[in-house]
Amino acid sequence: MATVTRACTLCEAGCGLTVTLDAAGTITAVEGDLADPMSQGYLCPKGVAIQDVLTDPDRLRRPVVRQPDGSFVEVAWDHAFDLVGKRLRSIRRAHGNDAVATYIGNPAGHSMAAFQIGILVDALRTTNQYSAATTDQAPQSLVSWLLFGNQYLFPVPDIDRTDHLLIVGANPIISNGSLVQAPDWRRRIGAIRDRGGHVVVVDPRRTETARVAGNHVAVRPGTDALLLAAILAVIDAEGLVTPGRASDWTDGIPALLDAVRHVTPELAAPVVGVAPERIRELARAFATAPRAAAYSRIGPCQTRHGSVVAWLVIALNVVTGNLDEPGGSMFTRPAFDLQRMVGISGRTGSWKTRHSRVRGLAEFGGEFPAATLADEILATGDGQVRALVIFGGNPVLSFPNGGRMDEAMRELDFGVAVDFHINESTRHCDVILPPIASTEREHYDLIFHTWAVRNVARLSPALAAPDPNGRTEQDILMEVATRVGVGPTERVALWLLGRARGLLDPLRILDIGLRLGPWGLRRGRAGLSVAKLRAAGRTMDLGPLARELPARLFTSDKRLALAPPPLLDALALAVAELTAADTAPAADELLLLGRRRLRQKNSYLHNSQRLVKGRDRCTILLHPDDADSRGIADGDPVVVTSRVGKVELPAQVSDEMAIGVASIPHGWGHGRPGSVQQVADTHPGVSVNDLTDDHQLEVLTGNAAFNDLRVTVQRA
Ligand SMILES: Nc1nc2c(c(=O)[nH]1)N[C@H]1C(S)=C(S)[C@@H](COP(=O)(O)OP(=O)(O)OC[C@H]3O[C@@H](n4cnc5c(=O)[nH]c(N)nc54)[C@H](O)[C@@H]3O)O[C@H]1N2
Ligand SMILES: Nc1nc2c(c(=O)[nH]1)N[C@H]1C(S)=C(S)[C@@H](COP(=O)(O)OP(=O)(O)OC[C@H]3O[C@@H](n4cnc5c(=O)[nH]c(N)nc54)[C@H](O)[C@@H]3O)O[C@H]1N2
Ligand code: SF4
Ligand SMILES: [Mo]
Repeated sequence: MATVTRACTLCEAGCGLTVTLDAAGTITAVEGDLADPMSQGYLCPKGVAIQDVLTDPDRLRRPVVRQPDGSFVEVAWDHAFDLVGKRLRSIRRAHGNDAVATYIGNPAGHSMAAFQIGILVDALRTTNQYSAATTDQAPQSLVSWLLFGNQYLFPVPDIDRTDHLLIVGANPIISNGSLVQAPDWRRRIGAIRDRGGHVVVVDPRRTETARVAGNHVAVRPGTDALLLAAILAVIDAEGLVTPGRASDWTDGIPALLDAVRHVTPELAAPVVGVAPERIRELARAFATAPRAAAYSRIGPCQTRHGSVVAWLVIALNVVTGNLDEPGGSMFTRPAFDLQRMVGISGRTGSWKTRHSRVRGLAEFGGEFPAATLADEILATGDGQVRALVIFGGNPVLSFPNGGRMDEAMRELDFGVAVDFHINESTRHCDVILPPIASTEREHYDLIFHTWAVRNVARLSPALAAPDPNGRTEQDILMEVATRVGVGPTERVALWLLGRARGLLDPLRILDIGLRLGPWGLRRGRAGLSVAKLRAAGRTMDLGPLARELPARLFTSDKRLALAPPPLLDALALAVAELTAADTAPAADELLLLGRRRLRQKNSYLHNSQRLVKGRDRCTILLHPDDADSRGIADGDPVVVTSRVGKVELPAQVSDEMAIGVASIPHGWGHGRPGSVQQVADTHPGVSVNDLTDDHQLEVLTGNAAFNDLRVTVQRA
């Protein structure tokens, strides 16, 4: 028997797990690590299921190549790499670099090979770059870039010290927090309430988080921009603007207040569905709390005016003197300072430097919106995408109008995925290159520690010895990168890169990053390094967050730009659109939102029996009035129809849903021909993205506006 403590990498919380293994190396128990300073023994059902990921009989361990009949056969690594290199080179040669597109999915965020992913994408020299960011946080990234000068710099709510937490469109009791690393929100929210503080949740659904908070504002979907503008207008009108030291390094506070002043609670109330007096109360409670933090996440991000919401949430923190103050909204000082590295490499952000071929959508951060990848594959002509390189992503289930993406993937000349499942998307690929599981290697959270609510660092040991014939993600990425060159100079350059592979090893990059980082060499003997973290054996607590501004700003003048013109324009548009009389949904329509479930992580944990057992979780939540008026009872099968498609699934009737609003979780829709996931395929559910609209986008970034989708619902 042996025990290993390790961070869970299945979501951003990064809980400390204590894993017990028997002599044969089989996991016999997974428990929360009580000594972990961040998670203190907490874990969720997914953490327990990490053993299923390791033992999954459908997990690929060798590369597979698709046969003409759609089945896959295992091949040797060299053969697979040769094939990938040959096909990508020939497509680049015949059709140009842009004919190869890249799609980087969510697991990349948890990968030690983040730099190698960048190297492969660079080696392909394509402008057709896509990632899950434009189904997720792109609006928040744009705002970070415009305000702070770095698309990866996000302030986090200092929940362990705040007196007042305002959560707009996030459900961290279930999602375990996103763009903020903080395991166990139930304990943390409970602690705020225990010390006499308040937690308010703005969400069209009375979510698990809203219930724990005890204070719920049932906003109408897609209207948060107006609600926040009205809150700011009240703060201004009632003389509660107190930016404090932010005035020393912030520009644009008066311009921001000018822009929201006309959005009175009376103007906003009928649109947002919250009474004027309640809006005033929300404003006063936030502005007068000793320490308050406003936080928003993907609920509003995935709506048409997502950037405006992300911006106004930060503005609320600034004008009330809560940005960069203990108990407010703060910045982490990460041991591995990803944001600084991004700054040095000059990739803090870009916007509108080019536009997509088919729909003319602007790039952000070098990427086009995921919602238009299918267009780029399907529309013939110069610059058409003919090959796709996927790293850990499942676009058929995760993109808006996934059905169209399904069709597009069928049309590809060549597809390759770095993934270990033959699923709804990878079944269309010609080659699948499976890395060893993340639990089979040492792990450091390059990304999520950089927005943790405490300064922490942890290097996790491997749980199991890696398969000697397996390949790590970095090996696979570097191998492909060195094989894609077409011209002689390119080939030589990429060959040299291959020779330098050892220098680019993730642990070496980590070690250098730690030493050069804020907790490294400059702290003398106490400075962090890979060896120090290894010796520590679990999460090292580097203390509570401290003031970081203006030093941490990445703007050229070290000032925070609170009123950038594109956001002022977007606010004007949001106010005009949302207050226009003709935007109300038709009487028989419902507004459809997303929903996350504790036992699910996007599309990729449904092959674990313990996570899918029990009642069906892929249901449509309906308010009792909406169900009654349609003759629908709890559990009845219903047909949901949108502009794009139609699905049939069971109804779940609950008054936690606002009237006129419905919700379906994403990531389901398994059991398609050719997919090889025995458990998932027998608990298929339906894909909500067969309903969501690839033409419904966030106005500035083109982020998929999944939420606030108009649908009709009928008894099947
Ligand atoms: N268990 C579990 N955890 C996960 C994931 C998972 O699939 N399962 N996925 C991970 C990923 S990839 C991410 S990005 C994070 C996301 O983390 P969260 O942002 O916390 O995600 P959700 O739980 O979807 O919460 C979004 C909330 O927004 C609400 N909402 C929808 N539309 C609106 C709106 O217009 N206005 C407002 N105010 N609210 C709205 C929804 O009802 C929902 O409660 O979760 C991560 N964690
Ligand atoms: N309707 C609707 N759609 C949504 C959302 C929503 O809220 N509503 N949320 C959006 C969001 S926030 C996100 S982040 C996206 C996610 O979208 P994607 O990233 O496209 O999808 P995932 O389901 O996360 O797919 C993960 C894939 O990675 C593979 N994988 C798992 N672990 C690893 C690993 O360690 N390494 C590698 N190389 N591969 C691995 C899995 O087998 C699977 O194929 O979905 C988006 N889609
Ligand atoms: S909340 Fe669950 S999935 Fe997320 S890190 Fe903790 S144990 Fe893993
Ligand atoms: Mo996400």
